[in-house]
Amino acid sequence: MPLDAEVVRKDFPILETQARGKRLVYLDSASTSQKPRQVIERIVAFYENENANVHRGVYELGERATAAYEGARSACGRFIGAGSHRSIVFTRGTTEAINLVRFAWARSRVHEGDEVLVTEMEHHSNLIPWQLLAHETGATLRHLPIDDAGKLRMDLLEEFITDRTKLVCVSLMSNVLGTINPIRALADAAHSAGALILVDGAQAAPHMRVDVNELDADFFAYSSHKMCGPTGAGVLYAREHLLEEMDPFHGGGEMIREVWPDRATWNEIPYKFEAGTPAVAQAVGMGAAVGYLEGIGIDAVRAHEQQITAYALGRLADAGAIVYGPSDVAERGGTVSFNLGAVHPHDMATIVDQEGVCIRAGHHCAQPLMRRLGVPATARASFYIYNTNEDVDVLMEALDKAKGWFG
Ligand code: 7TS
Repeated sequence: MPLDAEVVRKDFPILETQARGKRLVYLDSASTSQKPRQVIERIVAFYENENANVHRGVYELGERATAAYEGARSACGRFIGAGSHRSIVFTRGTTEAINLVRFAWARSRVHEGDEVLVTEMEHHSNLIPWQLLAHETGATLRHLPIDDAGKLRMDLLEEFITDRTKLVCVSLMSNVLGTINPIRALADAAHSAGALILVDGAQAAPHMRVDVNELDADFFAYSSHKMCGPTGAGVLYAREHLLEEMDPFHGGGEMIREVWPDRATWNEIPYKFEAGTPAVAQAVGMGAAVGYLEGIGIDAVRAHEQQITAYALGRLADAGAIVYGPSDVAERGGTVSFNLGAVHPHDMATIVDQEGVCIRAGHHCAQPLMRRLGVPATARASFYIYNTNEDVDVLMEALDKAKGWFG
């Protein structure tokens, strides 16, 4: 069933509000998505009917809270094709999931002389943890370049993935260029070299079908708040045997089995990585977001975004904008970064805000990529299930004003 954005919009109370006295046109879902009533109501219902700590109470209410929390874990695993709830660790989001891999897997396994490969298009979340790792271990951090179309230089793979490579860290979809990366080919190359692959799915999971087995990912991270769920929740998927072998991340309650004054043994996976009281309501909300997106159909989500992205790319080209990233919507998602004449992106965002339009301007937490593109910043419009071609029209009219102001 194709997605009807006008129907979907009615699920999102915030879209009925105004900005600057105008219809709110929200084009910043790559930063964070809006939340449908179904998710908001699920969180309220949890607090009203099921709230208790999880994995502790013998009382019925505690069992209900635990069932809600573990039900959300199953939904989040199913959403990315994971076979078992044991490979799904709840985190605060993608950033924490990646740092978990840094501390619990990489720190004791990556040494001086080893290499970690990232790409030129990574978000700082999938770059800084590996810089820190390299600094503390003496390992070398390498960067797979992109070409002028904003795609990875797969022709250089043999040079960049060698027997020194221990880990390849790459996003499935770029938050700046929109590029969808060929993860399976990267995973095959990594595995042939004896390395593992970590996939940053923050921008992909909300917008396209993901199957961690098809990708052959060893680690896969994604965030709730970019896919209609609340902030403060996210997932690290990892192969079960890796989680079994890994060191703990945070120490504290719940992640232990037996504790003596001077030592302890660890709980079974995934609980070994969930120290302390988890963000239960947030996880439940994330599970509801999965259910909401499954109800729409993730393929319908992708098709809708391809349509609107194609429309936006056409309108931006007509307006003389420079658009970064692939021009073919088969190769990209609905995140469109651009520059327009001599107008600074921040001025652009400020002027379109006067028309009720939310876009992001800046370096998008990808400063090395900005340098590669030769610009200090870009403007970025990003689309989701509730956006329409009319939203693009409002943006284009507002951009026209910006261009008028700045000649
Ligand atoms: N990886 C990618 C590719 C991202 O786009 C983001 C957030 C993250 C990781 C971090 O996710 P978090 O949920 O832990 O914060 N990206 C953006 C953005 O593009 N604008 O605001 C946040």
